[in-house]
Amino acid sequence: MTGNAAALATLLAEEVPAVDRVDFVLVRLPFVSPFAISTAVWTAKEALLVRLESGGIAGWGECVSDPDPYYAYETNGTARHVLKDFLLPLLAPGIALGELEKRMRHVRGHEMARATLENAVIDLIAKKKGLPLHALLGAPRKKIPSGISIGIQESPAALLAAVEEAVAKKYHRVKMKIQKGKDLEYVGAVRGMFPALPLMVDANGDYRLEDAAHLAKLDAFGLMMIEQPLSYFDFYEHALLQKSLKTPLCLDESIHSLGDAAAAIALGGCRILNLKQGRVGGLLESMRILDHAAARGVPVWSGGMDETGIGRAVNIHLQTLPGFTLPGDTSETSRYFHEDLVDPPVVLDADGFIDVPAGPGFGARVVEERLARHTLSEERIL
Ligand code: OSB
Ligand code: MG
Repeated sequence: MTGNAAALATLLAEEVPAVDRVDFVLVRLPFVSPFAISTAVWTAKEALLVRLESGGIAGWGECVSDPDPYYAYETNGTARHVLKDFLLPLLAPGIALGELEKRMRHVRGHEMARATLENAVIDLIAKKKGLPLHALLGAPRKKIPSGISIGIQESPAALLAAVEEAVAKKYHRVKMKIQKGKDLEYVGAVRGMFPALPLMVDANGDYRLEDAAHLAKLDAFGLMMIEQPLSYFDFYEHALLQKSLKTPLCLDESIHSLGDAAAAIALGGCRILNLKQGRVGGLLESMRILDHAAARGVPVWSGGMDETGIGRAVNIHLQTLPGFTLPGDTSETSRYFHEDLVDPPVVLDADGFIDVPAGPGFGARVVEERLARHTLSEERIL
């Protein structure tokens, strides 16, 4: 077996520990500056955390949903409901992780909620074994490349200032958000100043197939890819659009599972995948998608959901696995937050690489005073 298949089989056979306490913690961390995409502007990260306790050890899962349904249909509210009423009751001591995953699949959709529980259980398993997450996932420790996602800016000048800062930090690639009316001029400004920068754009579904001729003008800028130009619900029109573009298309919010990834690739709806573990139901499905894409020569990178240090660490561990071939949306903690929930913060080294946090499980330490300071509400489930 190559890729992640052997590690996945081992992981599926791991036993789910007996959980003696379950808590939901809803947190809110103000952003350093507002983050704007074509469909939303966020001024803070509001995230639902699940904490599972087993014999004095805590496993954490961070749900990647937002408070609103502007990126995905799931929200922190739906995730809380689905976790509490449908997913947590499926936990049973001694069942295999693969059995838990099978049981969770009885719930249709709600991949972000499913990933949250799976993340918490896997973190707990790793901590009980004293293993860092990457080791439990079967990969050796290594530094991962960095990438930054720059939100839609007020003016090309403001965008240039943000890109300049990212380049000075040695980010390995820059993604800029675009929308109708803030595209060609903005991309042109960045390209003019940084002709060789690995650069890509993300439209979060702002365009229609009728915009194909307009989008083809982006071909002139030598972009690595165009992410999610069309609807969050589509592969088919992306396949039609790809035929009229030189620049590769990448899908993000259209992909919720291995089945979606396989269909999108087979149809020609994308040539590159943005893999967000929280959007596809977790780490196990991510390993299958990595192998599927690698077997077809499709490049994969890890997206992000501006996670707190908990989810950010999970994304970093995941990127040590074979199959990630491009820098992802993994940036420094300080790019989003004045203060994070965990220590140490994510930082770039002098060459723009990111180290995997060293402790067991996701590796970083939750700082209780900071967690308390940023908690909106808490709910003990068990
Ligand atoms: O489309 O990739 C996206 C953040 C929230 C919702 C959607 C997206 C993003 C990002 C930021 O681009 C990625 C990150 O820095 O974590
Ligand atoms: Mg995206």
